Amino acid sequence: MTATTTVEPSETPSEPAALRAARDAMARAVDHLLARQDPAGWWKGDLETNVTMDAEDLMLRQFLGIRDRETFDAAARHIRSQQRPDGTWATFHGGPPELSATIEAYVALRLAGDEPEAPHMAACSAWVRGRGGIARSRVFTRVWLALFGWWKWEDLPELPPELIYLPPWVPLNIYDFGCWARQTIVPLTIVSAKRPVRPAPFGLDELHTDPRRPAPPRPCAPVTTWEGAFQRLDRLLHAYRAVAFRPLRRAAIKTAARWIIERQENDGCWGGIQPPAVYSVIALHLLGYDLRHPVLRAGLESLDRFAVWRPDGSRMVEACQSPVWDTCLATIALADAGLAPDHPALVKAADWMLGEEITRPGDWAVRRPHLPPGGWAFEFHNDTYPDIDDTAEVVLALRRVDHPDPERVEQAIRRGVRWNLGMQSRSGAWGAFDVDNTSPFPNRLPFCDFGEVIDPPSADVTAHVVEMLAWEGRARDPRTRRGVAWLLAEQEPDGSWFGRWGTNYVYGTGSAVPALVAAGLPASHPAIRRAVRWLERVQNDDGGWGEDQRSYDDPAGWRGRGASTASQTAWALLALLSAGERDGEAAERGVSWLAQTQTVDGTWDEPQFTGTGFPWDFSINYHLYRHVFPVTALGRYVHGEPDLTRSRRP
Ligand code: R03
Repeated sequence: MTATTTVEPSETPSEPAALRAARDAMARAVDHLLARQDPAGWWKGDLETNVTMDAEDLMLRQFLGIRDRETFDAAARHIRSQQRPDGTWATFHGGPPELSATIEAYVALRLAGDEPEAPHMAACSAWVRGRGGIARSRVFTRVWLALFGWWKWEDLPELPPELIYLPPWVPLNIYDFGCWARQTIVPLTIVSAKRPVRPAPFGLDELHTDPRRPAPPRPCAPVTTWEGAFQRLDRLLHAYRAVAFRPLRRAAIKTAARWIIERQENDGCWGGIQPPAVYSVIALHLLGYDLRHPVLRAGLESLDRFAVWRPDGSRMVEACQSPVWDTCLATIALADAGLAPDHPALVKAADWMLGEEITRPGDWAVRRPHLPPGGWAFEFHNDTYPDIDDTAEVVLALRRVDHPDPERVEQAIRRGVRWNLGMQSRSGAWGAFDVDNTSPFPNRLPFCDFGEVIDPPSADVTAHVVEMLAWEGRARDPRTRRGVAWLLAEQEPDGSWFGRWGTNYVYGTGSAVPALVAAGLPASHPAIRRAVRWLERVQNDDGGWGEDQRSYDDPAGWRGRGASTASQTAWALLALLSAGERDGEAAERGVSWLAQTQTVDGTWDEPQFTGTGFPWDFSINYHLYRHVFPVTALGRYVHGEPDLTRSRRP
């Protein structure tokens, strides 16, 4: 026995091998995590998505006339590094070629100076033509192309700015959209009303199957179907554009602009995420805001902060940044690993989280006007859009720390719990950002052909809230019990739960089981047993768990299947451990997989994308997931389940 660590030395020589391996791996991983904390108290891993972020960043700079060699070269280097031998790009590690991402990447490389005849470009354009060309790409891609005259605005779905006037009780009003879609659509109504074209220095004929007919007419669905009805609504809106009452339109644009400016965050960003930020900058610029105007300057600077410059001279753009989420998960992990609750790293993290509490109402208040604020967002700055998931996990994290000002912690937790309780949807479950955001209409709009546009309750968020409420001593509260009942009803016949914000059934199950047990379900409950059996059944031969993004596209073929990853193995372990399976074979093999695959510097490699922005359409590789979840799982294996009643006030 040689291993000694900063956490605790390995104990008796008779300790079982798996436990010893877990303890040693955990100690190395704790050191690694502690070394990565920012002096201000937070953690933040890169949020890796796909090359549309980099391509759109270059297109934005081209459109605004703020090109610079260094940025274009570095971004192009990153985009080229992600291209596969067949000339295409995917939207996640190992994924199939994706048409819209491939088109955007091609255009960005053209803007950076790559010639269409270069082998990597010719391979790409040939593949695009074979897939139907630009005409088959998503609406957002064609909006970008329209800005440069590569696509006709008339051939895009209409998005009238008068939308801003629909009151919150009329279908398709902006508050019926998920907050990310709402923040994106409002600036896009201005852009599509203005229909700007700033011609690019080259054409894109090579990306059309038939350049003489770039936009072949699409088949029209029967009027009696939803699709047909919304197609006709879109035609009506196109016709309306020609006759729109000019003063009304001008006023609507002005109202939309005010709506946007009111929502700019202190750091200059909008919603902390890329799409609203880029379209808000473009929209305000089209309305005459100079790039040096404080609003636009701050907006552009905030986008610059999304860029990660790599040592190899490449530059990757994040879709969004995850410091609050990473920090609460890291805090929980370190506490599970046995760090003292008053350890300076944990106190510092708690301090930082306390400072991130959002104390003013946001868009959520449209549906809950009387609910007092008190929650957390995912990002550094996103006060208009705190989310229920982050709030639940921050409360769970704060409970793990002995902070020198317990009264302050108590008050923050009290507000967070009250806010989450107030944000419960009618069904008894919780969505991520809003209450009852379940309208069937937004998804039907021809404009909305990418990602999710509503924010209905999900099992993963609901589980996190239930777990938090249970630990807050509210397991018997009727609201918690409705959440539990909803979760039980959502369980799939095979025993798993769908993962909305993490991939996929392993994430849903790894969230639901610990929550249900915390809420008082005995480990012998049939729902828990079914979940355990499912996890045992999908465990890989190597002892780990993995689930590919394809599980969203083809659940029958891919549910619970894929190469083992550290984060997904940890999620499965969290469920098994909470279900009383610590001494079972499945848990032991999972723990051994984690111990064996740990890298020399105490972390794990995880090229696979195990985070979900939108099922199938937008996947995320959260670079800290590979680390924080294994630390939690190993910690709970070594020390047992956390006792959160410890710090709670009676
Ligand atoms: C993990 C749990 C915490 N969770 C928050 C997760 C945030 C995930 C990142 C959000 O980033 C976005 C990227 C986006 N793209 N496109 C859109 C978008 C939204 C968020 C988008 C899609 C359709 C429309 C508008 C915007 Br309409 C790349 C709760």
